[in-house]
Amino acid sequence: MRRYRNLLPVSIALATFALLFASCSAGNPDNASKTATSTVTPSPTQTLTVIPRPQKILDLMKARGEQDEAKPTLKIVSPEKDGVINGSTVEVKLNLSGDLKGYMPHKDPATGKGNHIHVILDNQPYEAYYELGQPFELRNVVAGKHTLRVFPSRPWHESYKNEGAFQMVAFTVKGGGDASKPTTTNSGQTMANNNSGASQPATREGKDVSASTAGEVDPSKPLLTYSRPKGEYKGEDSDPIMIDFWLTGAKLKGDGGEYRVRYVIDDDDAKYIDKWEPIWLSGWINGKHTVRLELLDKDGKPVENGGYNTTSREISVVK
Ligand SMILES: [Cu+2]
Repeated sequence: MRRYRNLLPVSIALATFALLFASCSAGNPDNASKTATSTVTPSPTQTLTVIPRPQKILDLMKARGEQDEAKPTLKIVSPEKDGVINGSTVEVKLNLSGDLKGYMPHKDPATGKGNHIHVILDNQPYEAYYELGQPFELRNVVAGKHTLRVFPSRPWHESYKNEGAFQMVAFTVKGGGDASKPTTTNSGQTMANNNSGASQPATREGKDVSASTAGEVDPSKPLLTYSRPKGEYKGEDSDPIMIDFWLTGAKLKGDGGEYRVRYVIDDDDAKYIDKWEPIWLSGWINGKHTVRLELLDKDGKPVENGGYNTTSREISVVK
């Protein structure tokens, strides 16, 4: 009996060891998927930080000479202010002038990059317009009232912010494109023109646009025009990512005014931009992200202007 009593602590120890071993193996990642059916894998968290203007861009600026001190001004020749366009294709024609210091929109065929104009129909993501010698076509525009906003941009999509760079017109489309038609890709192909019948050369710059109409925008009121980021960011372009916008009729706090720009990435806490210049955010993780920009008044309330002062875009990051 005494012998067995001596063995008892040993068998408890053995049993404990066996239990420990069992629980360890249950915690093994290979088994976790079989046993832990109710566990949701938490998504990795993203911590974004504002970083200074990247060296890569400083180098580009240096290589461009004086171009970044240019004061390019635009005039919208077409569509005319309050003009009426018959058919679904809107030809955008612009005049570029001002103190250009060598600034000229053009896509370098080798790199696919270059100075360009950001063209914004209603409050859709901008389209890049490179060769001003021929019109840019907005295709499949639906009937109704629309707005067009344009401003010059650099190859890295940072806008020029001088007086006269930004222009905006309202116009109306009669007839128009098929609103039920899905947006097609910007393959550069000219889609069937549903009104004029005359097919355009496929080389013409343009975009089949999504169905949208103008907001009730008052150009005399403060207006925040969302520019970047948009679309897909790949490889070395995926971090950092620049936020850039155009402001009319509103001066930010840090520039001696009273307005602020609030930005929210995904479901993160709101952050603020108090100077009208681009910011670069670093720390993006792969996947889709939402970027929201809003113009706030001195009381921290969103400034209403046709719905354009609060804009969300989905971007995707592929590192
Ligand atoms: Cu751009």
